[in-house]
Amino acid sequence: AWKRNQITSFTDKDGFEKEVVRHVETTLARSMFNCDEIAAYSATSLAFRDRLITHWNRTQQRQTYRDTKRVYYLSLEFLMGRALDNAMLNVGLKNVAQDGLAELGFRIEDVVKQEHDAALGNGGLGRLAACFLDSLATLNFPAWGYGLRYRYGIFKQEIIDGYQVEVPDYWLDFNPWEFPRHDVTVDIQFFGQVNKKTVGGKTISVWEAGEIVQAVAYDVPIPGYDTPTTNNLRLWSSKASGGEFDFQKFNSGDYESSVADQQRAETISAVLYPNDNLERGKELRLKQQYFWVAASLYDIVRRFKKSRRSWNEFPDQVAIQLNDTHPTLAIVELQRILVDIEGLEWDNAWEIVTSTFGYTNHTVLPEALEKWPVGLVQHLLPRHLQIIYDINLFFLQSVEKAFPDDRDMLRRVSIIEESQPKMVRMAFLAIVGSHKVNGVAELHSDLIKTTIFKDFVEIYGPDKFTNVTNGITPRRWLHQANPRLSELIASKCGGNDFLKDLTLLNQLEKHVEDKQFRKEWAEIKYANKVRLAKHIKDTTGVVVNPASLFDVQVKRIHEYKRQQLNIFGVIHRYLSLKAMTPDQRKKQLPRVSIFGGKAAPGYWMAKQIIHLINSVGAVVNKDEDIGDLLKVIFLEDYNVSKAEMICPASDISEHISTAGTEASGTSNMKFVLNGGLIIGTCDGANIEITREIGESNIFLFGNLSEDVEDLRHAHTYGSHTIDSDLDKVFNEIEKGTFGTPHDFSAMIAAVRQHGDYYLVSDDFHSYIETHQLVDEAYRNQDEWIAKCITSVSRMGFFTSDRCINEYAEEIWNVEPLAVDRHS
Ligand code: 26Q
Repeated sequence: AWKRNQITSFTDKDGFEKEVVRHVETTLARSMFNCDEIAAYSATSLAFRDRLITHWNRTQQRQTYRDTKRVYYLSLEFLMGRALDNAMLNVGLKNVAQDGLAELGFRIEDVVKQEHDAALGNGGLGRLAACFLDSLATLNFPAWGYGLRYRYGIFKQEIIDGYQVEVPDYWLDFNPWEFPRHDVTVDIQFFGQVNKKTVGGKTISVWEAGEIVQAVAYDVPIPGYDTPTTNNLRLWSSKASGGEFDFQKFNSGDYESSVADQQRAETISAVLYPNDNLERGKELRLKQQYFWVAASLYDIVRRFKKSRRSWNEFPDQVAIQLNDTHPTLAIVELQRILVDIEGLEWDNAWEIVTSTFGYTNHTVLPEALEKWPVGLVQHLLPRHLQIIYDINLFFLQSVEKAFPDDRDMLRRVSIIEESQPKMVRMAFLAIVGSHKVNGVAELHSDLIKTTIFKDFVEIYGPDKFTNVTNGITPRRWLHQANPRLSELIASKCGGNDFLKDLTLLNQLEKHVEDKQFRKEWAEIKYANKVRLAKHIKDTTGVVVNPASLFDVQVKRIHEYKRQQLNIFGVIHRYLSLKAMTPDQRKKQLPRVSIFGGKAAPGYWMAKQIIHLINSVGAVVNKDEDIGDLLKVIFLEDYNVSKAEMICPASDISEHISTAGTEASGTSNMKFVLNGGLIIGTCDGANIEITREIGESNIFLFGNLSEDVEDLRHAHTYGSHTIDSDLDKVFNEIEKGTFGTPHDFSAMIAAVRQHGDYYLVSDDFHSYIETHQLVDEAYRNQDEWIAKCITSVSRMGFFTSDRCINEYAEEIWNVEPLAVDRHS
């Protein structure tokens, strides 16, 4: 037996410092005399990484040895943000690092800021996957994430002359958090043709490759909070296979085209598609999906085979969750492996497949539902298309049996849409190939059952469809983002246990009346606003008063999320202020409207919205009549680490999507958990937040989702009169108050002429009125703080730990692995 590695398991300041110095002087080959903040960041990360590796190895060994059922979370996006702060807090040694770094001459906040966000996602769906990994590790579930190692994450946003400009996000210069596994590779094939062969009297399909690309694994350790469990996130990177196949070309003297092949192979994992809630049928996107799915399944199957169990035990050992339809090909690929390669009978294989998969839907927007042209699938994955057709055939046969007189039902539920060109409906394939389908908030889960998947509820019965309301990790979104509030809460809730059992927040409620507590609470909020004000000054040059009401809307820019409603409301406020006498103005409450978020590069209307926000800011912020009463800020390049600064600094945040369009929303949870109130529509998780915290602690407005259809119908076929206050706002824009009116004519026309699909006019009056209620409520600071404290105390439900436990119980049927802290 060998001795366990001791040096990397520092537990105190001196041990930590030794490790930092060692890494600066050896790993980084620098001297402590020219150690800058970047080197301090690198060395600190390497020191913590070493610590994680020990736990990581032990976790993996324990999971292999016990060989219990594992969860695999397949997601094309993991929006992780920064890793160092999270690792320090989860391991419980941030104080040690803080003291050690101070002794070496560094402030830990500055060191942490050196890290580039890992931004391998667009928005909510990607961040949800990251919160889930944190919870899975914290709850000691044997779980792996599988994703793609994009060379370029979501683009960096710059605002130039009020317009969004996209800059590539090259983030892999130095990333201490990933481990290349050059020995873990999988050859992935594309194109080619399918041949039938007879082997031992059995006819089998053999897929001959047209192209082979190699997948190389990169592993990222995922530490749980206050537990040694350290799980694995495996990201695949693409590379030319360099195998026999490509050698032939090379040897035959075709050097140029063999280099071109190499380039093409690396293109697969080069870039994250920057669309959020919009699908576009690009061949490269389909290649990404298959590449990642096939590599992941090969890996999962390889691990399963090590235990030499029978195939029928596969679903007892493996649960695979599909994060939206992006990994749906995994269903087809597993069926292919079982039938073509392992030689199982179709029905037996299909039983295994459907017992293994669960599918999470994140949208009802028709433009976001994935469909792929049959011709494209045929070309890229010829065998998979055959299997899809067979899956569809057997499925439709069973539907026909159950609904013999309903021809139209077959057309409606067919996995193949009989359009020109024909399309593969990925959501339908995901439903047919999974044992559970879930939505991400109650309203959303009800909506999918009554609208887009209605027929499938009839076919399979209601039990196949379930709800798992989203959650967020309180470690990152409270403890890490808002350390002072976390500490204050801990002092009232009996220590840090609430971070692992968020329902313990309910102990706060008995302190609501405590004046001293309220005062400390308010001071922390104010300090967080001062910090954001400084960021605003540094990045935009605009000085905002931290005593103003901070009104925040940060999320991807999308018409359904209605940033246009917000900015029209801001213009309305500006016009009202302008119309007042100086004496009247003195009585008004100062407000800062803060926006942030990226528009998909091809989403023209979203970019117009950004431009209008910036144009309004340019006018309002320099208007001397207005001064502090109104400032309009657009924060550049909203991302996870900025969210960690913004959420704690908000007084009120906006979650104002057209009812029935936002599946859940998760930033609503982050803002309330950080002691801010929200203004919102009856949509997504807002509804459940209201149920938990109470109607008096939230500002709800607008039409309900059940009214949306009729309103839209009325816009198109009845008379559509625009709200008179909104009309004044439009007139002001058209007068040129905020720059060339033509720039904004499409936004106005969408409401006035094109049916106002997102019901901006219908909700405008109620929105304005509700903002007046917000102002009034904010004037009574004492009451306001009480509302905030009460809300936080009732937010326990929205932890992603609760969410993961529900998945584990209802969908995955997996148990945590008990850990021994001393092994
Ligand atoms: C699909 C095909 C081709 C290219 C891109 C895409 C694509 C990419 C990203 C489609 C959708 C997304 C992201 C969707 C998303 O973030 N949805 C959000 O998921 C959150 C977590 O469940 C919810 O809280 C939000 O309501 C939902 O909008």
